[in-house]
Order: sequence, then structure tokens, then C-alpha cells
Amino acid sequence: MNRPVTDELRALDRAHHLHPFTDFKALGEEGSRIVTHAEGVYIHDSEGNRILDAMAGLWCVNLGYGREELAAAATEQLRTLPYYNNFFKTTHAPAVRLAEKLCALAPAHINRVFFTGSGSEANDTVLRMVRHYWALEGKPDKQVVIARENAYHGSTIAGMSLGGMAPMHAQGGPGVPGIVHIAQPYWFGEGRDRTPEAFGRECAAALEAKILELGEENVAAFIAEPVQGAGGAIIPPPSYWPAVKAVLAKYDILLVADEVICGFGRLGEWFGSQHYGLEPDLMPIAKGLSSGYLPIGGVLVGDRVAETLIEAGGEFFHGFTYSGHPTCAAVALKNLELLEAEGVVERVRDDLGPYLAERWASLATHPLVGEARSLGLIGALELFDAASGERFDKTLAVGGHCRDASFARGLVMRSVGDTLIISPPLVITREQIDELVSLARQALDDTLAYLQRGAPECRASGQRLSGETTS
Ligand code: PXG
Repeated sequence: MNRPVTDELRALDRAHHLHPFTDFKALGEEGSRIVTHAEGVYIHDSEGNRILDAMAGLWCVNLGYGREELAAAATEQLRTLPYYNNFFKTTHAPAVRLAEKLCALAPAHINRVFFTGSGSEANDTVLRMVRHYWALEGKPDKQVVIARENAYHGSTIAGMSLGGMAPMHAQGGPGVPGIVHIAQPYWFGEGRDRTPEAFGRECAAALEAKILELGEENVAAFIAEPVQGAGGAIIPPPSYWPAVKAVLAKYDILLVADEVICGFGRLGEWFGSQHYGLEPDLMPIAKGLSSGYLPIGGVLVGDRVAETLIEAGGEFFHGFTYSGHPTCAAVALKNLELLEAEGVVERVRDDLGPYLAERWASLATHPLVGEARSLGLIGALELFDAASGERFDKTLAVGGHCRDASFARGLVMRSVGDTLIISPPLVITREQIDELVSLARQALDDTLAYLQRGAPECRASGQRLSGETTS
């Protein structure tokens, strides 16, 4: 450990750096962990710890850390053409080749892509594009987008508005008008008094009820993550998507599948939509597109929407300086080529996903765990009080405590309230999955010991528990 450098960086961080989604004051008191380097599925910090990164950075490092081929692709492109735009009738090979590759991987009805710099920008693009589409179709009243509570679609104003995160809606003034939210298919959190089957159908029925309430003639699109990520790795009951598909088939409404997390192998298919047999009109993408090595996103645009936009003529007044950035595109293309050449997506589907499912399910017998679920390489543990079958009092911050215990044991998990979630790099091995599950069990044991030591008394004395401050 290099203590002077760590101390210096912590002090400078406190003095000058406002972190995303962070309580600035609390983090200032606690100080940041400084990540120095990474390889494979492990990150290293400045205090000499090696930590298994079961969040793949922030749901994005699908190919794992330290891939020389990606560094080489970036270097080569930086030397040849580091930047040029795609405005004013120009383009360049990396953007074109990446567009072609993405359309080859996407379902057959998707043959166009609009590039952005991030997932949030992708969803801003979605909102502008669906409304423009309906205007071109001569139905300018079709403006409203139906989204879901507790969804995450980004942190720009449009991304936040499409998302259903109540704390985000409560800050920064009003969001974009014309966006409404319906119930999420979160069985453990909101439907445990029904069967998953019935609850899934009920959530789909909420979509139809909302369409009827608004009037089909006013509804532009329904947007949803195939599996909700940031909301808590919420895998819908098996009845949900078929019932939603049946509703959408009855009405002329576009389907937007937000693939920012589910895309690029996470669920064992190239896109989460393919796992559920969806045929979305639009698919926002980012994160795993470049394995997070460089920032890039986009919207995959199905033929129905693309053909109208193209045939109508007239400019679509939308785009970003970094739309199709050549260096980001070159890295993304190499990333897709490597995922394909190494059979990563198939391995998640046929081997690693089923293996994780079996190992992860073994945690369900732990006294703190109410449910252990996974699909592909996404997983969640729902913490609860086995004695009562109820959630813990929020002030105990049990999830935050477990997340910190996990970090201390050498495993990055993320907590969303009292839900612990994982989304490891897709190149994780079976042995590393064993290590992940064993470290998660130790973190659960530590958390149980903390509760048995009398966490409520800690609270009553006003002691702050580390980890309750940052999400
Ligand atoms: N859609 C989905 C489904 C996402 O998960 C975005 C859009 C926005 O992407 P950008 O690139 O603009 O961040 C995301 C991002 C978390 C967390 O705490 C998740 C995201 C971002 C930040 C934090 O789990 N997902």
C-alpha cells in the first residue's frame, strides 16, 4: 500500500470531486476507496486489496479487465483518426463497420443504428424519435410514453423522467411531460401474497388498463428493461412478458426494450429481448457494447420506425458531438468480435448461467435470504427477517451493511435497499463463481452477526453504519 499517495488522493477527491449518485457530505467524512488497476474479474485498490468485481464495473465490463486487444484497437484508431463527426454528410470506417456488425447481431427486423455517447443519451434519443415517428405518421397526438415504476433509463432529464426512481423524480424540478408509470413486475417486493404467475399477469393487465385510460390514440410507446437492473435485478415472473406481448399486439404502440444492461450477453443471448422472444421497435444500448472500455451507446432502430424516418425525408434535428465516435466505435467493434469469436454469449447461456443459478440458489437457505434469483449472469438476493418473513426496518440499513461486509471480504456486490445484486463479467470461470458465492455467504454471515450483536442499539445511539451513505 502506498499510504501517502492514498491519503493525498483521498484529500484531493474530498476537496474537488463530486461523485455521481453520492451523499457528498457523508462520502467526505468516510473517504473514497481508490481503485488502481484491474485484470480479468478482479479490481485492486490502493490499500493492496484484490476484489472480485461481481458488478463488472457498473454492469458493463462484459469481457473483463485488461484485454490487450481492446487497448490495441483504441491505440490504433487514436493514431489514425482519433475523432471525426458523422454530421454534414461525412462518416468513417469504425462507425460504419460497427453499425453493420450490430445490425447483423440484432434480430432480423433491426437494420439501423443511431449512435450516442451513453445509455442516457440513447433514451433521450428514443423519446425524441418515437414522438417524431408518430408525427411523421400523421398521428401527432401519440405522444405519451408508458414506463414502469422503479425502472432505470438514465440520469439526464429525459432518462430520469422515463425511469421510475422516486428519489430522482423528487429532485431537480419537474421532468419531461407526457411520461406515465405503471407497476413493475417485482414479485418478491410487491406481489408475494399472489402467485408469481398471477402477479405477472396482473402487472401486464396494468399496461392494458393504462392504455385504455389514456386512449390508444395518445400513446406512443411502452419502454421497459427486459430484466430491471438498477431497480434490483428484477426478473419478471414467466407469465409477464408473454402477457405484455399479447397486450401490445392488440394496440398500435411501439415497444422499446432498454438493452443497456441486458444486451451483449448478460442474459445468455446477444439481447435480453431475444431471451423473452420480444420484437422491439427500438433498443437503446450502451455499457457492454464496448465492455465499458470507452463510452458509447446507441439506439437500434427497427425497420418500421427507420423506414418512416427515411422515407418521410426532412432532417431529424438530433445528435451528439460523439455520435459514432471513431475510437469508441473501433473498441466496441473489437469487443463484439471478441465476444463472438470466444463464444462468450453461448457460454453464458449453456454453462455459466445455469452454473451460477445452481450455486446462487444455495444461498437461499441462509437465514437472511428470502429469495435468491438469477438469470444468465445477473443475480439478486432478497434479505429479510426469517422469523417474521418481513423486510427489515429500513433504518437498520441491512443491505448497505451487507454490501460493505462483502467489499471487506473481497467481493463487489451492489445493494439496492435490502436487495444485493451481482452482474459479474461474462468471462468469469466456474471456479470464480464458486469464490463469488462463498464470499457472498461470508458477507451474509457477517451481516447476521451484526444483527445479532444488536444493530438496533447501534442505531439508537446514533452511530452511523458505514455503507448506508452511498448507494
Ligand atoms: N438504461 C439502463 C437500463 C441502465 O441501466 C442507463 C440506461 C443509462 O446509461 P448511462 O450510460 O447514461 O449511465 C442505464 C445505466 C446502478 C446504476 O446503480 C445503473 C446505471 C447507471 C448508474 C448506476 O445500478 N445504469
